[in-house]
Amino acid sequence: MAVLPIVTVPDPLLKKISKPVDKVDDKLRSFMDDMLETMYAAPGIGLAAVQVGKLLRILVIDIAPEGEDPNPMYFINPEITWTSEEMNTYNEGCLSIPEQYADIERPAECKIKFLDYDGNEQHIHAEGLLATCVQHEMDHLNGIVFIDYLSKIKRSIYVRKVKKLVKEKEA
Ligand code: GNR
Ligand code: NI
Repeated sequence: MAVLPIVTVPDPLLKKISKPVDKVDDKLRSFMDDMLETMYAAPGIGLAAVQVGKLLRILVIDIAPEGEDPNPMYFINPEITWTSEEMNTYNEGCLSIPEQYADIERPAECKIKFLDYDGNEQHIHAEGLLATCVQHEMDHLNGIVFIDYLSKIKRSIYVRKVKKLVKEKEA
């Protein structure tokens, strides 16, 4: 297992559409293990493959509260098949936009179809933080980050702050 470097804004990779996975094999599982380790190390509650530089439609999520047993979830080629009319606002963060947060409104519940760690098709009904997190991660697969929902001016402020932060960490 390995902790991989995380891509941050304004890296153009984060704007790209990720490609479907065609085979769930041991090589892919090993990469997903690295994604999970990277997410835990960050720490974060979700990670899309593009955030570690691979344009593949893969997400890992663990929303288990701190101090409780881990509950890693793997989503390969996920598709949102239904979203609720009811909306929910959550103060979102993103490992690709470190230390910045904004209130983002999304459907409160959604249904997701995906392949699991073993390549078997699964369907789940997500609500609460899981629904928010899945939708945030799905956006990454389509080249979208949460600051894209903000005004151009706010977005540019966030990007400037992240650039400064990354520069300070390099020094
Ligand atoms: O760690 C993360 N926390 C979070 C909080 C609210 C809504 C979404 C998220 S996902 C984020 C990790 C990340 O950047 N995933 O892409
Ligand atoms: Ni993110």
